[in-house]
Amino acid sequence: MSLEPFNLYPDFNIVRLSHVNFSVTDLARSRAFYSDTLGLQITDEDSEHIYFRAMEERGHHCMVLTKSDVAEVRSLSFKVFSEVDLDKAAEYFRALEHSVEWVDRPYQGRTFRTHDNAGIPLEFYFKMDRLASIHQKYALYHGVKPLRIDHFNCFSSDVDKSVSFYNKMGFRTTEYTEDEESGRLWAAWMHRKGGVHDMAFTCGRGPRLHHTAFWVPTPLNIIDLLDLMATTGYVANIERGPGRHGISNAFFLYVLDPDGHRIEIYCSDYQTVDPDNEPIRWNLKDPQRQTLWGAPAPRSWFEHGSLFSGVSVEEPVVTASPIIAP
Ligand code: DHY
Repeated sequence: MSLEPFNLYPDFNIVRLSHVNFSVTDLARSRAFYSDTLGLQITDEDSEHIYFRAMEERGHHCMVLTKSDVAEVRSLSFKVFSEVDLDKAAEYFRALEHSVEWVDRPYQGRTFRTHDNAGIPLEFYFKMDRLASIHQKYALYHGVKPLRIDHFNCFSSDVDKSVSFYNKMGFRTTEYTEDEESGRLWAAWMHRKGGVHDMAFTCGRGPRLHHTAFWVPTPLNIIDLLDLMATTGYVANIERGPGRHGISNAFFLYVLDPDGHRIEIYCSDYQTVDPDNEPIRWNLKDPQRQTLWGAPAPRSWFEHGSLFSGVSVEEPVVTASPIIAP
């Protein structure tokens, strides 16, 4: 299969990814990780939930933690441009015969829950409470100084199908990895907001969430986080990096939260707003696509992911192994 043209005029207008809701098994332990170590700002909390935003964000939350017996992902949320777009989006999913359920979400206006082609639970809304800006309240900055949520990356058992589904909603592919032997996509990076991605897919047992990424000011913030994690009991939570990706050209680090949800710390990719921006193709066998400097990713990076609540997982259709490390 080759890349389909994306839909330049989709039925509804998604602005960007917005927030993730994780089930976590120990709220206090996760609070210490996300607030004290990563430096996200708490915007509300009670005995069951914690809401966070990053330093540049004016919306109330980019992450919600919900106390639970199992560590899972409850939903990935996207913001649409207007209430008209929200109703068009609901109609779009209904026409596909995907369930559409209107749900109450604190600090958000009308919100509906549905799922993508693989079953990934998605929520759409157009309005969230706006908070006073804190991006110049430098006294509040700590940890890795997270500025904003940047993207989701999901394991997909059929990346061609996932890309086609998101293409139709107006997501544009910026870079992709092809398995030359089968001619199928192995991974793809797709955006709405004008960076390399809001959503990416990686071949694997899916659907599962591979990671959620936060944009930070500079690579030095990533080095500082490594020093902090290495000396505060989190050395085993450092999984991959630091490094420079081939794909996206961003500086990166992958860490695992106390429940094993993977977080990417991400810095300086490039602008992709031109509608005629040509996708960059990579070969699965090229070791520089993952890390420009050649260092292989560990096996766990290809295998470990977070389950979506109530969603069953399938084996991937592409069986080529990307693992270079022993
Ligand atoms: C890559 C992974 C990401 C990302 C950009 C590029 C490439 C890779 O390591 O496979 O998570 O954000």
